This record gives sequence, C-alpha cells and structure tokens, in this order.
Amino acid sequence: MSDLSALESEIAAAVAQAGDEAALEVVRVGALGKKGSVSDLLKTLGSMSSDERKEKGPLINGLRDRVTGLLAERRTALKDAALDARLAAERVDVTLPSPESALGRGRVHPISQVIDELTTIFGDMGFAVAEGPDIEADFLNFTALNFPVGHPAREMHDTFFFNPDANGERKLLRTHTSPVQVRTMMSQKPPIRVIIPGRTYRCDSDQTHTPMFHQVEGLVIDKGSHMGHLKWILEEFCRSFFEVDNVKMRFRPSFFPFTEPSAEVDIQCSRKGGEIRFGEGDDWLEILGCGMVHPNVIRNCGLDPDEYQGFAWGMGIDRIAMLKYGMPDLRAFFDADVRWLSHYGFRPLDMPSLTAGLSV
Ligand code: 2U9
Repeated sequence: MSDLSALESEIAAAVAQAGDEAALEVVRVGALGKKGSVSDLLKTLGSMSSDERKEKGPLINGLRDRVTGLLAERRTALKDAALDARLAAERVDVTLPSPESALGRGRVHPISQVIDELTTIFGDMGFAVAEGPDIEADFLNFTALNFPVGHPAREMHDTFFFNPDANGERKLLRTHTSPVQVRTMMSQKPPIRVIIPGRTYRCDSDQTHTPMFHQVEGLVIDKGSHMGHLKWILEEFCRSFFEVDNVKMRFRPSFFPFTEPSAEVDIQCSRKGGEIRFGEGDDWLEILGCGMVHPNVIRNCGLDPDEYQGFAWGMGIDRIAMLKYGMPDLRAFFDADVRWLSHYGFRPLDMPSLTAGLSV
C-alpha cells in the first residue's frame, strides 16, 4: 500500500500548491473525476476477490475520504483568502469627499427650483398641483373666464393664435394657466384647492417680457371661502417663499374679468443700495393679482354660484425668481448659457423642504 501513500502525498502536495479555485478544481478532477487517479482505484474494487476487497476497500475509501477532506479544506482557505484580498483592494475611505459625478455637476434651473419651492409651500397647505395643455381652446382660455367675444381684454393678452381648423375653430397658446382651473372646476366636485404652475405665452418681447413665461395660479372653491382665507394664504406664502419672519402686504383694488372684487398685491420691501430686501423697509413691490372668482366664471364651469364661491390668484414665476435670487435680466433665463446656470443654478440633491430650508 506504499503506492497509496505515495499517491496521497502527491495529491496532498498538488492541493497545497493550488493557488486559486480553478487550479484546485483541476486537482480535484485529476483525483476524483470520472477518470481520476482515486476513482480508477475505486473501480478496481469490483474485480477483486472478497478477501482482497475486505483488505483494500477501507484503504482506498479512506484515501478518497481524506482527499475529499483536503480539497474542501483548501477550497475554504482559498475562498477566504480571495475575499480578504478583495476587501483589501476595494477598501473605501468613507471620510473622503465624494467624486463629482455627472449628477453632482448638473444644476437645477432657477425656474424649476422656484416651482419646487412653490409646490412645497402650497403642498404643505393642502393644495394639489394641476396641469393642462399649452395649446388651448378659445372657450377655456377666454370665454369661460368671462372675457366676452370682442372684449378688449382679449387684445390685451397679445395672443398667439393658430390658423382655424376645418370646423373654423381657432386654437391658441394659453395666455395664462387659468384654463387649467376651468378644466378642474368642470371635472371635479368642490372643495377644490389647486395650484397650477406652468408655461404661458404672449406675443411680447422686451427687457422685462419674453414670449414664453411662467405663471403659477391658485384656486380655492368651496361653500364658505372668502377674502380672509385668501389673505392668510398669500401672507403665509410670502413669508415662506421669501424666507422672512413677517412681511406686510398691501391689497389695492384692481380689475380682472374673471374675479370680482379683484386686487393687486404689493409686499413691503427696502431698496437700500440698489438691493431689494423683503420683510423690512417702507417701499412696496407688486408681486401678484387675486380676487373672488366671478359668479359668471363659476356658472360657466358648471357650478352653481349660489352654492359655491371661492378665490384665485396669479403671479409670474420668472418675476418672483428674479426678485428672490437677485437675477437682473429675464432674458438670461432662456439663453441656455451653462456659465449662468452654474452661477444661479441649484444643486440637484438639495431639494427644497420646509424643514431643511427652501433655498439652502
Ligand atoms: C379661474 C378663476 C380665476 C387667476 C388670477 C390674477 C388674478 C393675476 C397675473 C399676475 C401676474 C398674471 O403673470 S401675471 O401677468 N394674474 O393677476 N390671476 S386672479 O384667476 C382665476 C383663474 C381661473 C377659473
């Protein structure tokens, strides 16, 4: 049986020398595979006499068991060593600053940032966000909102009209987000509490106007909603948005076809050294328009004005973004200049929140 001892030593040496799991597998196949050296020995048992089998069987089976054990032990050792090497190679120093990924380098446009801020503030007050198409029907943009056909207020909106379709209907690019409120009132039962941020279009272009601009409008319709609620909502909004403890507001009577009474709202500011500051000073700055929804509009939207009433407001997002972040030129918003965006833009992972801050 010195042959068996020699074979065992040979296999044990090969097992010890195997540097990785693939090499160990070669050794296993050489010993225990179908045509392996130990398997060949096991096959000889069948042709042995019973006396010879009694003598050699335990020796050959013992060899097989020990070789199996050696292989398993070595496999575990190699696996552990491979894992240790990987852990050492892939060690991460969590105290190092993270590398600037494409996501980290990108910037959120101030308009998107302000829309996120608005939806955070009004969302906290229980408002839902509603959306609608940019291309609208004349009825939803004007007629339902109490702009009679031929009324000069339609001209004031400098509307972009499309050519009439086969039915003679002339679609337009919405001049305000108000048609979305009309759609909401026509499809939902009050109480309604929505804000609508979105793109709007008017044929106007100079230092303070662009043909496409952004508005946010709000609408509340219920049985007992009144101007007191409207004032509280707008005051809360201004305090939160301009991130000041208190801000005085001034409501001046105004006119819009869709609200009665209507008001334009100014907020208190100071303009020392050419810089505007909110929540202090003796100056005023106009920031929005508002009013009680006109009974004709409530009726046009399929609701009974004797049962429901409510209020609405509207403001220019581009304008309040310029005021809050001190951006002097509206046209730069739409230039797609990456240097402007890296200066005025916001980090994508700094999402505005009322607890962590809107514009940290
Ligand atoms: C419905 C009923 C009422 C929305 C309102 C204003 C006043 C307003 C301007 C502010 C600056 C537009 O961007 S701006 O030029 N908007 O002053 N908007 S009340 O009133 C509505 C809307 C929809 C059904």
